[in-house]
Amino acid sequence: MKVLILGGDGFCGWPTSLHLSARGHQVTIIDSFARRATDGELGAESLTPIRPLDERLAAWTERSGHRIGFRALDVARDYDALEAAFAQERPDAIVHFAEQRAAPYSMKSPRHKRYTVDNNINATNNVLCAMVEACPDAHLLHLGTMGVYGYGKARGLRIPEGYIEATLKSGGAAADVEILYPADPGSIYHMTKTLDQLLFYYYAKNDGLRITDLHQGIVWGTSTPETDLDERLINRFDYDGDYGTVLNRFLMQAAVGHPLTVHGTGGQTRAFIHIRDTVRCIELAALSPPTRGERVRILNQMTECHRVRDLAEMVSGMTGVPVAQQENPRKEAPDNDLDVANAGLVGLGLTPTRLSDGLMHEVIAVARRYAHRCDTSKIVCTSRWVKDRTPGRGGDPSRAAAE
Ligand code: USQ
Repeated sequence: MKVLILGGDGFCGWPTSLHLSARGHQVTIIDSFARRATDGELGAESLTPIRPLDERLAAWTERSGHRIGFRALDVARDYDALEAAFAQERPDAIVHFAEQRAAPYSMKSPRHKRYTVDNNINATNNVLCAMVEACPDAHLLHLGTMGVYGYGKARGLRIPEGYIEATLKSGGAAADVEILYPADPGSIYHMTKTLDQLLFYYYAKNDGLRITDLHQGIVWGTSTPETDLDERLINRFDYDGDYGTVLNRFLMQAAVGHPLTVHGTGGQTRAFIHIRDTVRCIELAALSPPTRGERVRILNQMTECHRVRDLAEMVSGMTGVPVAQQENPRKEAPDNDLDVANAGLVGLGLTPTRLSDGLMHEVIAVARRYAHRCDTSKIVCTSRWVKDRTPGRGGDPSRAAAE
């Protein structure tokens, strides 16, 4: 397959690019380096020393004999260049990771909220619009999120793969239909992914585009067999309060001896997936595209559910580093159950990687190797979901600097 990876320099995009290239697919990365620029804005770099993309690509060719192409462009802003790239490359598949992906970052200030909406919605609309013009037969694979569903099992239901049967009632009549599961985003970031869903629905209906939306859980782990080949291929490892995700944060905090930052009671249950399974899922989904005219295919890209508190206790038990409950900076349910269907990707051939001491120790070992690069002042999450209206205090304490 000829595959374009939009956002191929990022945490999921880079290992996916390597995996697809290793499997013999012809890969071209499109990226604007927005994620690297955000490191500068936040003063928080990846714990692992990621190399500039040209060095990464040269190292990959040296190690594997495969070549990955690259085009520098901003998917959200450079529409003409994007359409031209699609027309010249004529891809079989386009993998769309080119969105701002951190919930705490999206909640930092009005500027961050507006940037996240402008960037993510324009990026997705530009991709779809350019596909109609330049490559209407390509298959789009989008990295969505489990967060579009909310995390409630409030109605006692297993979360389905995108669609749910419903009975609509109006004017004394009733109709049985299948609809998109009601969206229930918990942050501006998650909201952009629910808006993406409507863009996909429309372009699939109107233009017959073939689209797979992968609703991914929280990724943990950092390396894949390909990123392990050479230190120049290392993947990024975010540990800061904005971009670090919960299990990787706990493992890294254990490595540097920082008390584990459980938000509230830690009763939040979430879906998880190891980065090695992320890259496999993308290939499995790409190899079996929906047919033209079919509705958007939605697959839940997750392998297991865990409660935040249980993860913290597990990591604490392994390492002796204590748990430190913190006031929850987010507006979210303090406790929830979660039951998620994932038969789609398992049916396509995914053998789920399960949480294990061995894999967790692997992440701790990476974090220990680069612990000297950690800035402990960046660990605690400062972004707040609800504005503090006390005079002199207002949301993220770093907001003034951020704006
Ligand atoms: N949490 C803690 N302590 C921490 C960090 C997080 O208790 O130090 C809690 C949060 O309050 C939340 C849960 O852990 O209840 C998950 O937080 P997270 O930062 O690991 O994940 P989230 O903000 O939901 O976002 C991440 C990715 C996003 C992806 C999403 C999948 O950044 O790109 O879409 O996971 S999901 O969570 O399934 O919606």
